[in-house]
Amino acid sequence: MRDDKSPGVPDFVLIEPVSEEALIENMRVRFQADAIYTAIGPVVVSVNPYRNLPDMYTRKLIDAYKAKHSFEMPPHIYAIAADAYRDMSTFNRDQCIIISGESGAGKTEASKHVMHYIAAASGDGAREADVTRVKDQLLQSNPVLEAFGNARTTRNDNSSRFGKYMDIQFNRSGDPVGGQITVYLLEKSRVVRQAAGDRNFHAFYQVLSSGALGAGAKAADFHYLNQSGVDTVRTINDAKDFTIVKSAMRILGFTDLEITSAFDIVAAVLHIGNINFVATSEGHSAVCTQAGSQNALNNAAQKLGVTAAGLATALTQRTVATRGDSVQAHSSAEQATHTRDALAKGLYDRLFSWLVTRINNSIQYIPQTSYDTPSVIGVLDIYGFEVFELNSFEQFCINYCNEKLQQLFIALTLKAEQDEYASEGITWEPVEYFNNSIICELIDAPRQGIIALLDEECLRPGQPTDDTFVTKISEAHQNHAHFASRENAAHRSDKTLPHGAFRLRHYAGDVTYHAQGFLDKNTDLLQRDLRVLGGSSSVAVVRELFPDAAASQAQSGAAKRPVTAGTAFKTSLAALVNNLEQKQPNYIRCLKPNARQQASLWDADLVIHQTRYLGLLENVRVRRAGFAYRTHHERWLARYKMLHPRLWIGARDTYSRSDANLPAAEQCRMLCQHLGLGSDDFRIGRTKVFIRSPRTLDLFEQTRARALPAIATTIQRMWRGL
Ligand code: AOV
Ligand code: MG
Repeated sequence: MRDDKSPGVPDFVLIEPVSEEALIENMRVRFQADAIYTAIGPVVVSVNPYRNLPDMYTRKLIDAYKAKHSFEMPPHIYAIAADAYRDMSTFNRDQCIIISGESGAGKTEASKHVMHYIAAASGDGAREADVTRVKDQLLQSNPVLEAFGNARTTRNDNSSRFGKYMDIQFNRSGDPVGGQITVYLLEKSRVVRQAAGDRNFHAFYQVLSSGALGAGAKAADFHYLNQSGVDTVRTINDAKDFTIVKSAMRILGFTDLEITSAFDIVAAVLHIGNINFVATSEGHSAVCTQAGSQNALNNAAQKLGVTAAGLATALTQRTVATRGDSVQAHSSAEQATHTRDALAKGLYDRLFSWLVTRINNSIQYIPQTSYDTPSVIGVLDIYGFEVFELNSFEQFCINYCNEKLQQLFIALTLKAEQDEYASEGITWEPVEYFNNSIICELIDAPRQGIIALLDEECLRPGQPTDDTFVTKISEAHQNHAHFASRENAAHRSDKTLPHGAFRLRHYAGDVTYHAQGFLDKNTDLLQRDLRVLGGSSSVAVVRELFPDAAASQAQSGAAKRPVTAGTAFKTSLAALVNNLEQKQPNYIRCLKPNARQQASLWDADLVIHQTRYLGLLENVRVRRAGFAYRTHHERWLARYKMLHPRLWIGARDTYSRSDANLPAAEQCRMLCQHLGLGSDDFRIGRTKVFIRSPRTLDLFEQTRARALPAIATTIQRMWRGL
């Protein structure tokens, strides 16, 4: 039994009766006693406490989880991490820890606790110095990526604006030897625009606090920082974080020059945002002659290592290739502003990718031989499902990503479990659940999916616009139960749906997406002149951001279609899901107790909503009907046969050849009954034995351990007798 003194039950599987009310009541009483974790079998459900709980993440606790089996301990993130680590080291099976939940539910914090556990509990091995360095670097990647990839939103002061998957690599002794990080789609539109109440990425305020933008420079002075009405956040100390980030970068092996260059680029982006344009004759444009714009132009150029004249030209003109020749086309002031924002977003996004590559170069373990392939534990921490006042392409991608993960959860827990019982001929009451594959297909089906139709619209000759895109998807999905727009007949009179928008009924709730900007964000091209400019910089890091500086734009006609942002995202998610499917999954399901980021506040409606869409009750039902452990008949017999005197040849007095020749399934049944299992404790399927509780498995193991000395003696005697 779990040693858990908190109120309620530590595993939802034990609630009585099995109902939504009982489940939520159990969660509430535990939450109010600071027992934020509750299990559903191997899954850990976590409720964000919004305050630091004393003694929750101590070294002592890490040691306790390391020493004991998770089913003896109170549920905890450490239990998941310990199980994953144990399973990896014992059976050499790659693991993944999938953390899900909506924005602000505690995924990123959970992922950090997983990493801390692994760092503390693993590798006290021989090459101490090396292992310590690796652990240190793995942990220090967090503050760096958070500085550049997290931002305050109205949902979360430290919201991840990118998805992250990190493999921690281990050698055969279980020491961490390296890691590899993959990131997914940074929400770069935030660089140039933030909704009311949000902030830009933390890195901008850190640079501002350092004085690198000029003495006395304030957020209010910068267009990219002054749109949202928020520049300081109570829970964040930008100046202190800046020091932490720089020291983390040093530990990760960044040179001082690289660190300076990286933050110079961040500063350059802010200066770029202050460059304004005026219309000149013939609809051309020029950088505004006012001091503000001119200073911004000079500062940006200086930080980027390019000439001010070169930067101004690249912003206001573009080279258009004609047959064998090229001409300069002039942009209007409006186009120049658009180009400016594209440059700011492109620079920042490329800087983020550069940081990830640079970190990977430091932490990645390169096997010396093919026998040396490391085992891995992958930790997935993505941006959670989110709904804002105004939802755009980024929310569409983020929420699609959450659909895919929910789909994976269903596939790996609810569906796989039930499919196996069916194929093994085990009778049980099927559990109904909502399968969200219908929504995934609405978004990513090859020809009719929203992403495919968006691509088609982006490439269509003529005058495609965001509105024609809405018309197109509305026609394609007229009658889809999860799609609605004013452009489709069934919803024409629905005043809650604005024109130029569409609404998806996601597994986690309805979201209305405003299509404005979808085409542009999907096409996502940085003009060649800007790439060439970046490639010509005198700053090495800036040049490294533009490996494609020389690549010619849109090679003649239809020769090569550039991959769109939507399709690139879809492809990377498919690869992620495929990768996760190869691994042994472990789940952390995060919930938030209220939408105000407040401690001790329980919003029952909000919790019920999350409980429903996460499918927690269905998870409990499947689990209750389910079996914790299963293995093939033969493997089961090979390990435990000798515990039954009629089945084991060493027990000569009682051994029965006729029993030992019975079908494997029958022998398995005899074994289970011999150890006193009740009829509900196990099932014998067509090919496998199913054991309901891990404690039963423990009983077998302990009995076997006790029997082994006597058995060994018998075997020796038998040999001598031969
Ligand atoms: P998220 O990763 O799930 O949201 P975070 O992990 O950033 O959410 O958690 C949000 C905030 O909740 C943190 O900054 C902490 O203040 C608090 N918090 C979360 N977990 C704990 C915990 N175990 N103990 C104490 N406080 C906690 V997003 O990244 O927005 O989807 O895109
Ligand atoms: Mg996060």
